[in-house]
Order: sequence, then C-alpha cells, then structure tokens
Amino acid sequence: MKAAVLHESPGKLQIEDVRIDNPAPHEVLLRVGATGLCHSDLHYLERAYPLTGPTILGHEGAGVVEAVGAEVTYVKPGDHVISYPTAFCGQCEWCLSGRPTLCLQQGLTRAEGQPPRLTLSNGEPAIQFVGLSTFAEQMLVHENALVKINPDIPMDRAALVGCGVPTGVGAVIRTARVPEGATVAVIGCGGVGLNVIQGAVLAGASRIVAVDINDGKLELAKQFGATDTINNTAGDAVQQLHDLIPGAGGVDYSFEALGIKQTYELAFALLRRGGTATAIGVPNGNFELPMGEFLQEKKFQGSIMGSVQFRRDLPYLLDLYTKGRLKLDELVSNRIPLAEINEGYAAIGSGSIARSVVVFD
Ligand code: COD
Ligand code: ZN
Ligand code: ZN
Repeated sequence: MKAAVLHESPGKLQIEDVRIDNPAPHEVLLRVGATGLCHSDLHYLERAYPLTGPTILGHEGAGVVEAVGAEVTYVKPGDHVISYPTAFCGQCEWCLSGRPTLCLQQGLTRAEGQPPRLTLSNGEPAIQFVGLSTFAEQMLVHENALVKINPDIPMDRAALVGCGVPTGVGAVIRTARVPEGATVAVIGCGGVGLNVIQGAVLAGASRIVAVDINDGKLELAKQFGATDTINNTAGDAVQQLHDLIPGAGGVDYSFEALGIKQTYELAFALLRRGGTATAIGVPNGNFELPMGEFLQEKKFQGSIMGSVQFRRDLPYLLDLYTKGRLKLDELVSNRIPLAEINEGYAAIGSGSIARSVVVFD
C-alpha cells in the first residue's frame, strides 16, 4: 500500500510503498476512506521534533473494516469506523474513572520483539504515529481505537470527527463545561478553532469572540457562529476585547487553538476575574503568566482530544450533524489525493481553508 512517510523533522512527506501486517488477535485492518490535515502533524513537518525513526503521520481518519483479528468482537468486515488517537486500555485508573483521553494506553501497541505493524520497502520498521498513521491507504490498529459509525455519513466528513471536531467541541462542552450565557473567546480559527466556536454555540454562549491574524479565517469564524471578531495584528487584542464588551474586564472562558507562546499568554490576558483559559495547542516554548492574577481566581488548564469519551461522544456529534446542528460539510474546504499532501499542508494558512481532506478512491 502507499503511505506518506516522514524521514526527518523538519521535512516533507514522501509517498512510498509500505507493507502492512495481518491483524493480531485484538487488531483491525482498515481501508482508509479519508484523512484530514490537522496542524498537529504539521508541527512535525515544521518544528524540529525528535523522530525515533521513519514515521507515518496522520491521526484524523475514517475508513471501512477489511479484516479483524481472532479475538475482535466489536467490529466486522464492512463496518464503517472512525479511529481515535487516545485508544483506551479499559483497565487503568483514568479509563476506570471516565477519563479515557488520559489513558496510559498500556498493551495497545505491539510488544517489543513482535513483527512491526508497518514496514518500509527496505525492510526498516516504520513508526506508527499515535498508534494510527492515517496518511496511508490502509491502517492496522487496536480495536479500542475505533468507534463504529452509520455508513450513511460520507467518509470525508467522518474523518474530521476523528480529531478536529471533538478536539474543538469537546474542549468547550467536556473540558471547560462552558455554561449557557457565558462569554467566550477563541484564539486561532483553523480546523480546530472553528470547532471550538461550534462548541460554544452548542453550549449557548452569549458572546463568541474569534481572534485570528487572518481576515479570511475570521470570515469563516462568523459562518461557524462567532458573534464578534478581532484581528490581533490590528492593534492590542486585549484592548479590542474591552472595546467589544465594555466594563466586563474580559471573557469568562478563553480557548487557545494554535500552540505558540504569544497566544497562550493572550488566552490568559483575555480573561475577566474568575475566568478560565483552556489550551488545546502545544506551545513552542515556555510561557509566562502574571501570577498575581491567580488571586482573582483565574484558571489555566490543558485539554487533550476534547476530554471526550469517544464511543459516546463521536456518535453524538454525528447525530448533531445529521440533525443540522453541527456543521461538517462547511469544514471540508478541499479534497485532495494522497500524492498532493505536501501541497495541502502548504495551503493550511490560506484564509479560505477550514480543513483540507485527503480522500482515497
Ligand atoms: N494569533 C492568532 N491566530 C493565529 C496566529 C496568531 N499569532 N498565528 C496563526 N494563527 C491562526 C491561523 O491563521 C489559523 O487560522 C489558526 O491559527 C491555526 O489553524 P490550523 O488549521 O493551522 O490548525 P489546527 O486547527 O488544525 O490545529 C490547532 C492545534 C492546536 C490542534 C495544533 O496546532 C496543536 O498544537 N496540536 C498539538 C496538540 C495536540 O496534539 N492535540 C491533539 C490532536 S490535534
Ligand atoms: Zn489533530
Ligand atoms: Zn486506560
């Protein structure tokens, strides 16, 4: 099968022939239908991340089951599924306390000494990114990384529910649990930030202020439900917020959906007394917060994969889509073949792109 391999970081993806193994007892072989270009993979292409070997990236995907291991009972060939990066072991303290996105993920990958799931044509094993590697025609994953979906949902839209949609919506409704009527600011209105905005709409936020450096992305933000926009290259964003909501002192909830020091610090600076900042991005370095403001009960917290329980929440999100309460069609700006994946990433900053999706025939 063909797959997009990263040999060094920073670097470009190379399309290569890769051998995929047969399913072990608890594994499932998938034919990938579609996979989204999330910024988290781009961090590996752009920043110097230590790779332990040639890596097949991609973590936002949907597909059809081709074969299952001897012990698999959850799915059968022909089922449509979405994969999720935080597979659950079902036995650790976090799984058992209802927080599977924090699972230690023990025993879900192949043990040392077992044949690798993925092998390059020169015989070298390929690293499987977060146990998935969706930038490929096929995937071999643990059954606990999958959720079954209604086969009527188109693959390109289903793929986005494998990361961007739950990461953004979940940060609002599961991690921060934003109450009705609260004011919200969202920094970074890309594939994930637009879904934070959708989450804030679902939560019944009274004001949803979108912050971005790109006017095109701010236009998209309005289409997804932002009530106000701030271009933070056009003057101090904190002052612009105070002008938009006079006398409030900031917002109740802010969300960082990019992953740089400046936007981490901005997320905290946009808060009013008692407010909560939720960071989704991984910062490119350490950041500083004014410690005195913690005496005003301001909070700063992280969110991974929207804190969702994916076999409960992904079908819920697809149900909202089916009922017209969640926008997925509008998220897919561009459909491309795997061979154009580097060009797809080069276009991620374009104002008209919400998400580019690789589709397979
Ligand atoms: N200020 C405000 N907005 C900015 C700035 C800035 N200085 N610079 C860029 N932006 C905007 C861009 O114009 C764009 O609209 C947006 O930020 C970024 O959008 P995308 O589409 O490039 O990125 P996403 O939405 O795909 O990804 C955002 C993440 C936060 C998920 C990602 O960057 C990240 O940090 N991932 C690591 C964390 C992780 O692994 N999460 C779980 C899986 S995703
Ligand atoms: Zn992602
Ligand atoms: Zn676990």
